[in-house]
Amino acid sequence: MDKHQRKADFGLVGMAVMGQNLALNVESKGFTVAVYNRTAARTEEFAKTRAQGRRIIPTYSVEEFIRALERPRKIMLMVKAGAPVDEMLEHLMPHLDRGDILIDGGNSFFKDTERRLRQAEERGLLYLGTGVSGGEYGALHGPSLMPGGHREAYDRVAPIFMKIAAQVEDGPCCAYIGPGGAGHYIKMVHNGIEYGVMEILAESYDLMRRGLGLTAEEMSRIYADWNANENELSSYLVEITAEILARKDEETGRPLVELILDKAQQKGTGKWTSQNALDLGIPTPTITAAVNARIISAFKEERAEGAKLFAEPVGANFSGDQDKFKFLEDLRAAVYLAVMTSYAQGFKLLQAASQEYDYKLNLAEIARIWKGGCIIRSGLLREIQRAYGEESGLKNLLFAEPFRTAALARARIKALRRVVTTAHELGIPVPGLSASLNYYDAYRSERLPANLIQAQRDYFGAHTYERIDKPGKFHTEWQDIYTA
Ligand code: NBP
Repeated sequence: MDKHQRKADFGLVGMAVMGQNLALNVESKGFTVAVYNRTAARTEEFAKTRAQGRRIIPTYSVEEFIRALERPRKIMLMVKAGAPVDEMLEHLMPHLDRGDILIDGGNSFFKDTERRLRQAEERGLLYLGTGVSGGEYGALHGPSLMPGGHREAYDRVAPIFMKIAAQVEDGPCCAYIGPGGAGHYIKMVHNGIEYGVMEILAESYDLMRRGLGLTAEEMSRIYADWNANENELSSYLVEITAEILARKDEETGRPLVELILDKAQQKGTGKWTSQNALDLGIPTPTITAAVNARIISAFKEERAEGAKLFAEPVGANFSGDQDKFKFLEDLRAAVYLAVMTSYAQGFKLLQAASQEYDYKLNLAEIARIWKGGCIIRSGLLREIQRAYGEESGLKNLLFAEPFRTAALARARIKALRRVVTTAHELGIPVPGLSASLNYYDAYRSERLPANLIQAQRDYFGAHTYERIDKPGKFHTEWQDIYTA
């Protein structure tokens, strides 16, 4: 950087897909951006290509990067989550001045963010753990931004964040989420919901493909049709599913999706959501089923062996187009309800975390900033925003309108039951759809068999139980251990 050059308003570290696109997005909103990457070749390549002619300052050492920035410095890290974030922070921190702002925009674990925030604080620095959703397209054209941590830091970066975020009818998809690791916490739950919705859509695809024998083109049209209904399943994930199914492989002319190996990978955010939900005692069975489904998909060789060992004739029988059409109508209703259940579980977890970690989360506002830019953006989020806007302490989303509307809900529940039953008859696994149905059924069972579990616990471990007819803790001598 020559000494007459204007200093940068914003710094970005990590020039992989997300960092490059965010840098271009920030620059396009009128800011000067300094960029740095551990491996210089990546920065050089970026400078020569996409950053050419833009107000983007490439730098090749931490010192040069720091010097290029206006104070207080605003530095966003878009590096691989985990140890790379700590390593980069260690390099940067000694060069920074009090009041400088560090922003981690990667998918960091929220407890790591809380630790890093304290480390930054000890050095007089400000820290923001910021969830960024929307993939590379979102990073370039407008992501959903979920910043949490030091409020003062947020106030300073908000003018930039508000401009680069996706814009929806009621403002930019960015809001201060809360203290500590709140931003990364809600990004984690966002991804947990994403896992649930993706699994449900994958199951519906499997039912249409293996159950009804539909072609990729036919399925593509069905998802496009689902996506067209603003009040139901209209969403980014349904939209891209339609597009994916329509795509042909250039070499073979076959639907590309059929040529993709059926082993799902994961980077951890779904698993963290389930693990944290267990820690907080909040049921997230649809999300956990989705994590397990990805895990089991990785056992490809064993599944191939199992397929040979346990070959079974297909059980369900569709007698004609009428039957198939009815099943597809059921499937649409079942998917809607199961998707809704994924959101319900995620939002319930957010509510519990808000208490547990004192995040003071505004659930209506979270629903609002997820309406654009992010992977789980959907028509449903408008309803979710309204539901929490009307009643912030709502016990469960399924209890709110429009989801509770009796006739509609009942019809959809029946459809979900028929779909799950048919899937079981066909021998097609639908862990996400059945977990959603079980969640709903558990929620509407005033009496569950936990009384028997309590009796068993008391029998073998003298753990005591409560009674329904009188207060207190009770223990029964179920067996005579001395004479046995
Ligand atoms: P990656 O997650 O693939 O990370 C690559 C970047 O991390 C490169 O700049 C690389 O530098 C840097 N890096 C690594 Br690897 N180890 C490092 C170290 N020890 N010190 C410094 N830098 C190191 O990039 P991405 O896909 O752009 O994602 C960036 C972050 O954003 C991740 O946390 C990711 O989970 C999150 N995110 C990604 C998406 C998405 O759609 N991809 C969406 C939302 C959030 P190098 O060039 O020197 O190797």
